[in-house]
Amino acid sequence: MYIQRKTLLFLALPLALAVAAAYAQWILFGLPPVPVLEASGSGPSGFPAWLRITHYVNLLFLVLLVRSGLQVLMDHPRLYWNVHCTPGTEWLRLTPIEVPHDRVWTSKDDSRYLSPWLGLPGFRHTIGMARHWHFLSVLFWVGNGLLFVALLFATDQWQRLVPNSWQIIPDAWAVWVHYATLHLPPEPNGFYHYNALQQLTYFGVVFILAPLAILTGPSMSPALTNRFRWYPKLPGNRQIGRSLHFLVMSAFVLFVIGHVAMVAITGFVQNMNHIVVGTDDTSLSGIYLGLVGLGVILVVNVLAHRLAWRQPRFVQHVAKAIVTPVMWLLLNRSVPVAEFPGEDISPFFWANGKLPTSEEWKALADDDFKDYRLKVYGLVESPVELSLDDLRALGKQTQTTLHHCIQGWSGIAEWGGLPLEVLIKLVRPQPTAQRVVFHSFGDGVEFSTGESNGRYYDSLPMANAMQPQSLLAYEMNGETLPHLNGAPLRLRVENQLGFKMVKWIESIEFVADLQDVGEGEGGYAEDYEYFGELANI
Ligand SMILES: Nc1nc2c(c(=O)[nH]1)N[C@H]1C(S)=C(S)[C@@H](COP(=O)(O)O)O[C@H]1N2
Ligand SMILES: [Mo]
Repeated sequence: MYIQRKTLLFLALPLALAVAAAYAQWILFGLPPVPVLEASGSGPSGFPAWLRITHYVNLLFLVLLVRSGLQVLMDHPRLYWNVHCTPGTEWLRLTPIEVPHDRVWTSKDDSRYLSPWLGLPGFRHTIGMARHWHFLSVLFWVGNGLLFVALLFATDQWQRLVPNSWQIIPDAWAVWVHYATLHLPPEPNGFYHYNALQQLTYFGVVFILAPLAILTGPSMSPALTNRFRWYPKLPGNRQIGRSLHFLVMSAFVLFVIGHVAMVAITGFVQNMNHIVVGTDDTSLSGIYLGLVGLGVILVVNVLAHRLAWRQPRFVQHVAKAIVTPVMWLLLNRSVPVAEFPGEDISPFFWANGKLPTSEEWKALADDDFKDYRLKVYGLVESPVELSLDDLRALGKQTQTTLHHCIQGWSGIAEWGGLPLEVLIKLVRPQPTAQRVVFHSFGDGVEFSTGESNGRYYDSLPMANAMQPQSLLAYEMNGETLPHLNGAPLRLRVENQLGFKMVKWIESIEFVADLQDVGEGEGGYAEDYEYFGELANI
């Protein structure tokens, strides 16, 4: 693991300073007094069932989110502050590998193994499954969180979390001086009151950390960022959003560790009774039921892991039934329009996929694709075969756009080519044609074995194919499309993730139904890596 010294300083310095200041105060002035609130008749007392349940459900989904999120991270184990993801500019690198310059090093080559104890589902390049668990979990986590906050304010429980005076700041500092110098201040009974630092921390977790997690997640969405260019500018850029998403996760993990430690230190039996069974006594029921709850979380995680490996298709279909409609509603209707100025073009652009090995493609490439004919067929009124010159004559559009790979890297490039819409109007799809399928000359490669299940392909619903930034590109950054990036022709569809953008296109087919192609999931990555078919985020 590598972490930039600058960043480490930036992250660790405030904490180190706070600890140093606490020690200085203790040594020079002694421990400050901590006001202790006694149990009183006013304000909320105890924890109602809805609060105890949402608190537990929150933990359940938080664990799933963190574990699946780590798995996603390890598919591109590098974090950057710049949007280009140039190797060598990471602030955090969770792989020992420095990207080689003398050979092609694809982003899939770069993904790392993660132990299933940490990651969900674990092992290497399981991002398809990890995303299903992440997105399924996030819907329930956010739903549960909204319910929690609504009930907080519908009852008097909000008074526990929301400070009512600025006095909380010096009071919280006084508590901090105790903790940081390894002293325990007198604690209020949490059944009635929290101490000032505790209240401030809980407030921060619920009203700052959780919203930040929710806001930084979508800053990684191609559909959102290529529709609203200002959105990733809020954090700075798309990779800063990704880095913050990671830092917010780290903060959640640190909070959970500190929180559990304090629960244990400040009266474990009673504290567990408070939040698990809602009583303020010293029976062991809170601990027993709490252990059962943790056991359930463990079982859910084991099941999620097993399902991911034994029934991946089932998980994929569940996600399709639940996540895809939400994505369709919230993100897919956004028309991608964002463009970047020429000076923003990335100096380095990660690659994915292996160059075609077919003799046909090699022969065409040897001759600069002079004999290349794009075959457009299927449910259309007028099928065509077009040379590169024919495609150029049909019209050209250039766009400088931000590419998002499912693995996490991004890059800006200028693409030149024929808008798909023009081609679609030319061939006139029949009313039954619902999807456009792009067949590649290149083989899809089974990542772990290097073997192939056949040619790479992917497909788009007609609506996405008709978007203004859906392009059949034959140029990249003002030059003929390089072999590695998909020559002679590759797809750009800027409201989707990179895996939808088929390179080395051999032919385009219009079909009525996904069932008619491959394994029927919509593309090679969907068929064999269990990716979701709609890739707006
Ligand atoms: N034929 C083919 N097309 C493909 C792939 C592939 O493996 N084979 N990989 C996809 C993925 S995952 C990405 S991110 C982009 C990468 O495009 P680039 O290599 O030009 O950066 O191509 C997409 N198109
Ligand atoms: Mo990708």
